[in-house]
Amino acid sequence: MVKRMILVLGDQLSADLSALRAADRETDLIVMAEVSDEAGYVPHHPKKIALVLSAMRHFAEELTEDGWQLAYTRLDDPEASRSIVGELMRRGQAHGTSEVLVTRPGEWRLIEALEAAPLTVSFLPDDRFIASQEEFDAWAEGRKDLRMEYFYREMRRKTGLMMEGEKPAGGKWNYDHDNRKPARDDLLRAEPMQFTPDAITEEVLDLVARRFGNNFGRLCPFWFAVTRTQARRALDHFVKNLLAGFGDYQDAMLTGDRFLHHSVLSPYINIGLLSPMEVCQRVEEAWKAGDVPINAAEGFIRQIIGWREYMRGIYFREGPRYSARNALEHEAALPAMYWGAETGMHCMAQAVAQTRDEAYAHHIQRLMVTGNFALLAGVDPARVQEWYLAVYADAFEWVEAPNVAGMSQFADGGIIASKPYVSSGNYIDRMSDYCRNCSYSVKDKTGETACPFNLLYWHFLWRHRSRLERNARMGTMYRTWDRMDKARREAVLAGAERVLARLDAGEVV
Ligand code: FAD
Ligand code: DLZ
Ligand code: SF4
Repeated sequence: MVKRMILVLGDQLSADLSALRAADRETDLIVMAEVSDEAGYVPHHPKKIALVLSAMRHFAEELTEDGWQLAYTRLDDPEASRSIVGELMRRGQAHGTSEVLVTRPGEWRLIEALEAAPLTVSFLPDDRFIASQEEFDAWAEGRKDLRMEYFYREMRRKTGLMMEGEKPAGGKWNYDHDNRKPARDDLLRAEPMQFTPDAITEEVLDLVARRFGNNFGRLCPFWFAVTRTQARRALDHFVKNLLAGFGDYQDAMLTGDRFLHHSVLSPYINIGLLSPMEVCQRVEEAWKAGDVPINAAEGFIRQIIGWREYMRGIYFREGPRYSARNALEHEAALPAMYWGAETGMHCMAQAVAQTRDEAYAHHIQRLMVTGNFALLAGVDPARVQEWYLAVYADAFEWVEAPNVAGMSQFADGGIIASKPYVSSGNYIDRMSDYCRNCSYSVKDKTGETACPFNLLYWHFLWRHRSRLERNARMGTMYRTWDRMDKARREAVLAGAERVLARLDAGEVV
């Protein structure tokens, strides 16, 4: 007799999930379902779909071996309904129960669907995070400025990571100052660990090729880890071979070098194969052993216990309509170059091509290339979010929306970022080798060959002047603009208008 269903979602693949801890092997039935609504709410990258489905199938196998009763629905099962709720209804009817226990999903969309379902659904907190939502809300309450840095210090104290008593190891909380080096071409640099697909993954790859072969993105070669054991190996490999350079080169970009010193662990952490704390402990251990410098270990740990936790706290604190915000009232369509159409902009072409090939781009490519360009071009943030949610293997709304709407597009009006993350081509030129191979010139500030970032940067500041000029961090830019001679300002604005008109007409930029 089944008393209750335990729903385990595709990004909840952790043996210590709160819903599993609360479940009873004798009387509860685990429900896992591959459904077309989850695969189709945005046109996910085929590699992302394959990662989630293969990891789900492997996890289901582990649960069954561990003695759980499990109902697993495959995407091509003719009996399957389209949605998670539909599958719970179908399984519930077959087993005579309408009771469901679930760890709170990472998207308001799914939480709302479960709340509205004709089922009795109980939610448990997702305690795979370091801060509970209550802790985050208590930290945020009454603060005018939700600076991540202060939240991060709380998390250092809470976890004890890289702490010497009450003090941060080495005497500083943050070593970012040392972390801004452009990368050197290094043919000997290791790559993230790659895995050969097993029979389960091969079956999933066939399915994904048949059903989602037309989505943007290359399915093969598929090399992601799909089990916890593999993900642990990928973590170890990163710590031993790449972490030491993580700090120095975390903002760097290089033509053809897709991963540099980045870990590519976010897909595994986000679907539950690795816990954030175990990843940070492994990194701390390497630093304690003297294998990696302090700026690498601190920088990496900050990304996880700082940024990752903070983003999640903001997403749930701000409520279900957070991702619909559009503070700058941007309305343009997403340019076709985001889906692989031709562009003369080498930085954009590089970021998009590796996104297509790997379902991955690192933070600075996402923020300062594709994000920066969408913001400067005035693209509707809803369209920008759809793109990010679709194309990255690590994209789930709780982390994608605050990064895209908040940090990158300033669509939340400044909750996360104290000013819009916009820059001219200079930043990209300083941190990469992209500009050397571009059909535009980063040195040109006006004229046909001027880098589009240079033109659009000033146009952005000019068109949002009434909103942004009082921002203390933007004042110097407006003073620089005002000091430019009039003819130059007019040439910049005319050049930017030409770029925007071309984008609007769907022409190549
Ligand atoms: P590394 O550079 O090796 O960093 C280590 C870890 O730190 C990551 O694995 C990740 O868990 C964490 N991390 C770093 N930065 C962030 C951050 N800003 N927010 C949350 N976690 C962070 N990250 C996602 O996990 N999913 C997303 O959908 C996502 N969308 C983004 C969209 C934009 C516009 C931007 C600017 C950033 C986005 N990020 C997202 C954050 C960051 O880019 C990715 O976490 C990172 O690139 C993942 O690659 P990695 O594992 O190699 O990270
Ligand atoms: C991303 C994804 C995909 C592609 N497919 C499924 C699926 O078939 N079944 C499932 O349970 N989960 C899937 N997921 C992950 C969910 O979309 C994710 O759990 C929610 O977005 C909540 O974060
Ligand atoms: Fe990108 Fe401009 Fe540099 Fe070209 S010149 S790579 S468009 S920043």
